[in-house]
Amino acid sequence: MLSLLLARRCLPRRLACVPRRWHSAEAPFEHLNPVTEQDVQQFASILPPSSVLSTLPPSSTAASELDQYNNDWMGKYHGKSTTVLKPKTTQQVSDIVKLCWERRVGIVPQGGNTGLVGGSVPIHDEVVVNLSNMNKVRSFDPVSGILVADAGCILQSLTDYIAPHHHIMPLDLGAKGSCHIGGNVATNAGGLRLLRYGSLHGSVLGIEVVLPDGTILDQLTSLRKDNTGYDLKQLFIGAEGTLGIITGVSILTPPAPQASNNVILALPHFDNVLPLYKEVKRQLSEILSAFEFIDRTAYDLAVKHGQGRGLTEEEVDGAQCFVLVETSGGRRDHDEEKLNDLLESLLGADQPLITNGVLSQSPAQFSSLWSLREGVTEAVSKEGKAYKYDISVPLSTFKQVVDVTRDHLRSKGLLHDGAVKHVIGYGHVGDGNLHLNVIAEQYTDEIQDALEPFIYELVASHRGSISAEHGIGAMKTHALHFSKSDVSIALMKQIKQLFDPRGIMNPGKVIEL
Ligand code: FAD
Ligand code: 2HG
Ligand code: ZN
Repeated sequence: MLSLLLARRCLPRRLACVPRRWHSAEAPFEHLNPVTEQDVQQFASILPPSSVLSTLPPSSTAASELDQYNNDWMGKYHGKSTTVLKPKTTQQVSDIVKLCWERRVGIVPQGGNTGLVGGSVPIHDEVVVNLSNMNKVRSFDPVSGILVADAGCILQSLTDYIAPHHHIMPLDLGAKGSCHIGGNVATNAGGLRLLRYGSLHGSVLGIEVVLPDGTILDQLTSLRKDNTGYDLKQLFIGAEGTLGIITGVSILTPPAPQASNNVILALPHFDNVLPLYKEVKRQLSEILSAFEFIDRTAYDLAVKHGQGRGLTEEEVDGAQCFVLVETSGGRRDHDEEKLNDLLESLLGADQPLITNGVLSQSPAQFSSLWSLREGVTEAVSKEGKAYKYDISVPLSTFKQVVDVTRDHLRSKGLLHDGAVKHVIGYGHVGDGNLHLNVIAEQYTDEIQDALEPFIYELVASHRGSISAEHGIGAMKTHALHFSKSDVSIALMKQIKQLFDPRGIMNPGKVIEL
């Protein structure tokens, strides 16, 4: 129900004026060449005219038509590409890439352009290879649940495709109506089902990739077990398009649960989240499928911006934060009974961990409760400009990290109308992943300088990760060392050098060469 509603709601793009720092530096990459008219002519000999969008002759695309490819979803990162290519086949991708390889032209692989770290748009004038025309399901085996699809298939459309066979995609995220399965694999997207189905490193069985010199690496196997040496596909999962362009994905889809329920729990203190998680796991055990956290401000913003129907004044009275619990199991009666027992025992305890709990009673309410959590990103973007820190830190420090950041901004005199409006925390408690969002009126150098490296140092002090699920992109390239050792970074550079010695594939992203 929830998925169907969101499927039709394509995410709007947010374009805005931004200050100096977020404009691309003037100097182009020294090791790369700009796209020329001759290049565009060559691209036009490989692709049909409708697949070549360029402001250079012989094409005549208006620059404004390229805006949606040059600007990211948040309106924070801006490229200056003159040329966007939209191939339909793997062979076409290979032919384009070969040309770029020979000419040393930079390429940015692009899926739904919903990434939150500036990885999906050019830094200068690299060619954008957008996969949206590669959108066919290649096969689905309803017995094994193995789906093989073009990389440009939208996540929601795959969900819809397999639904009649009673299967679901192993991942789900707020951007499902726009993001591509290829983009999901390239970012190793986490999302709302990771607690139950694990990461894409487990569920992706095979991929087809066009390497930076145009070679097609066909690893599109549909085998559950395959121990034949190095598992090369793992290198491309989470590589953010720096090692090649993913053109096909083979993925294991789980059977759809017979019944799903959810409940939103209001907590008087953040300190109750950990004991609550322990208790919820103990009582719900195998049917627990999500345990998601939103602090009070994130909840208020979701309600303010129409993401799901809020609870009543009475239900949220005294709540400092909320937890959304989802169950997915085999028998509705059994699951409902367990959830009701949980609620009763929580509310009836001598020292209750929650002040209230609201159980969904219909598919519409189920969706509405999910929207309160899933819709926070959308709400934040309506509220202002977001600095997003997607971190892994010990669960016990979630609140502290948010509070320390807010205090730090206050001490710098930046927490006031006209500068930073809110500092919020929400995320995937079950995965130890906190989304720390600082919402400001505008992106400014002053706020940026106050936040970095402050937050990265804070994360490192907890031995955390500076990117739990969104990736490094252009945003955190310079900060990789806060989470990776020198030895790891040196090996990553060697891998990049091995696959892409000319440095054409998504230059300036993930690692600095
Ligand atoms: P893009 O944004 O187009 O690209 C992302 C990166 O992958 C870029 O570096 C790009 O070069 C590369 N890439 C894209 N396609 C390919 C390809 N075919 N081959 C090689 N490289 C490629 N992320 C999460 O992890 N969890 C969430 O819960 C989540 N929720 C979100 C909610 C909202 C409302 C929004 C706007 C974003 C959310 N995201 C989330 C971030 C984003 O949706 C994911 O990172 C998603 O996987 C990106 O997919 P995409 O197709 O939009 O890729
Ligand atoms: C989520 O979990 C996404 O909702 C997006 O990963 C988080 O917008 C964000 O910071
Ligand atoms: Zn997330």
